[in-house]
Amino acid sequence: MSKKQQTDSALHKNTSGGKSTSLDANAAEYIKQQRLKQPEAEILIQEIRKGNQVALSRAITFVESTSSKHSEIAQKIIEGCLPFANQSVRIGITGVPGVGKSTFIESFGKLLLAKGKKVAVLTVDPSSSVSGGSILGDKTRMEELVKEENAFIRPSASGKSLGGVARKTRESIILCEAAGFDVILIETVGVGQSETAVHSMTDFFLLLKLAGAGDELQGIKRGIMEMADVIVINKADGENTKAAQQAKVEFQRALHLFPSKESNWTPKTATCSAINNEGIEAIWEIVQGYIKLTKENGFFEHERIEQNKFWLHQTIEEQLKTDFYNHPDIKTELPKLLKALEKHKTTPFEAANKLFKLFSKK
Ligand SMILES: Nc1nc2c(ncn2[C@@H]2O[C@H](COP(=O)(O)OP(=O)(O)OP(=O)(O)O)[C@@H](O)[C@H]2O)c(=O)[nH]1
Ligand SMILES: [Mg+2]
Repeated sequence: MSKKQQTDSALHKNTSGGKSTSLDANAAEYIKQQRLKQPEAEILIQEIRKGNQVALSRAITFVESTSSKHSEIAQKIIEGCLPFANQSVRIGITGVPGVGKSTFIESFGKLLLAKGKKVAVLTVDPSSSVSGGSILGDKTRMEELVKEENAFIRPSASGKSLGGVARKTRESIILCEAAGFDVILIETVGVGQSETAVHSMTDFFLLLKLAGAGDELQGIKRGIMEMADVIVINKADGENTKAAQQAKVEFQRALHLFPSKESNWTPKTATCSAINNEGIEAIWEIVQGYIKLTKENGFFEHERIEQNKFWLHQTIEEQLKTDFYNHPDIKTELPKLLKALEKHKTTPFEAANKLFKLFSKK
């Protein structure tokens, strides 16, 4: 650097108190980072509010990032967006692989766009890896929706824990709502606990089924059927039409056996052909009927508050667990206690007690 430049910088410093070459390099870097950070969140909030999808995508990338620097920015963005959130209908869509979830969303989404809605599609799929998995497939299956200006499709965050993936999706809902999306569709694969997670972040739960998959009526998926606000038999076309109608009647009968819902809503059944765009409008009418009823009887608002409470507890539990297992004393003591357990020198409760004492010592 020339002498003249140095003088200029010094002068600049003296007059404005701004950046100077004489400042310690670390401090300068810190300031730069702060400056970069502040506007970044603010600019993104402004752009999201305008419905800018590039900004929305970028903000979701911050939400999904595991870096603590990014999380800080993400929290700022979420806080900034929160006052503009909540104005949407959140619909969870589930069903076994191949039932036609993506095809249904393409068809349903297009119908909503035709009605002047803005539609965001998010997914909760803890099994999806960074490399893609079902994500790429989904984007190609929703190839028309993806091109639409008023549609936004964002594949699942990747991550090992369902809790983590679900939290990110929940935060993305807030950002999508602030961007003006008024229907949020959340697809999840019919595996494990992901339906429960999606159920606890949506207003309406749609279960897609196929005719002839009768074994599911009796057993393992009972819990999911119980969560459903509508059961839709998809692929009601061609030779399958009659069987689909029959399945609809059977499901309707089965639904009567479940206890009535806190929402006062009687779960409905329907058939559709997602691929032929048949029966889709009737499903939107069912959703609207549900929204009307639950907004009138107060359940809609009540349930969103309950969901927020649930997620507060979930977040605390996740954080406590992470802190616990990352605690240096736990890291050294836990393996020793596990060994002691093998040799019957301690009990699970005694060992857990010891660990908790260590954890809460600090
Ligand atoms: N006949 C018929 N086929 C359909 C219908 N809907 C979807 N399909 C077909 O079923 C297959 C699976 O559809 P997807 O929409 O990919 O199903 P999905 O539930 O999203 O599947 P995963 O993402 O793998 O869980 C595709 O070959 C679709 O073309 C329908 O209404 N009728
Ligand atoms: Mg799919």
